[in-house]
Amino acid sequence: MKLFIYHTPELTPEDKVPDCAIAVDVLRATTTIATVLAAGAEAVQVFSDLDQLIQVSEAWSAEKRLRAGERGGAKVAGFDMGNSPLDCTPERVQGRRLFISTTNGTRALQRVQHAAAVTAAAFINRAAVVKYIMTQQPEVLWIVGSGWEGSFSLEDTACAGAIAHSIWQQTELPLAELAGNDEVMGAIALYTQWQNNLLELFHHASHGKRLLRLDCYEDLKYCAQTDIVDVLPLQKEPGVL
Ligand code: 3SL
Repeated sequence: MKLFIYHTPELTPEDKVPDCAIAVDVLRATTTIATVLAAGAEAVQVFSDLDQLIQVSEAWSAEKRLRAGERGGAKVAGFDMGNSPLDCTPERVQGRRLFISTTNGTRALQRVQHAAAVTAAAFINRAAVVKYIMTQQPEVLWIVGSGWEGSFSLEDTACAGAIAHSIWQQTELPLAELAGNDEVMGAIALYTQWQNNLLELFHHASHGKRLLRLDCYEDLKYCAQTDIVDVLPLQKEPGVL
């Protein structure tokens, strides 16, 4: 297995397709996706465009769909919810399809949607995703962070490092052989430095600060938990997990 980490969708190669790609948006899209599937949603369908989301979701009855729209951290007017994982209770989501568009996370998923296998990871479902990787043993694996509007984000790279660290521990491979690019070692170093204090790391992160300004401290606390949800959001068709 060769593992490559890309900090943002913009830094991800456009001329190659890996055997498996993991999209990461810890704050908060992939945390929300893992949570909503664990709470019994039928599926999650991602969109970069809000109008297209509205149009496609019209085919589902109001009882069978939930529309989630986030821009700049806030809920988009007219949508059922924003992007808080804490809104994804079983009572609300069971049996429904979540149609979601967020600023960066859904773009990361769309960027890798043509890989042979695609999944979504956050700290909360890290172990489930690593278990899948260890079973599948892809030859080439990408972990793609969402960042924020093209820029690096601490929390996504730390989560990429958490996944890489766990894979490394479970393979027999020396790190130099597993790592396909320098980002892998950098991400592992970031994760091991902060693994016992992820909530504090989020306080240093620019998007963490943005969410704190929007009164989302409880969201940060939830997103900072590791391996609490045993769910693998696997892409069934492009854009649908
Ligand atoms: O950028 C994104 O995709 C979002 O996850 C941002 S937010 O956490 O919902 O503000």
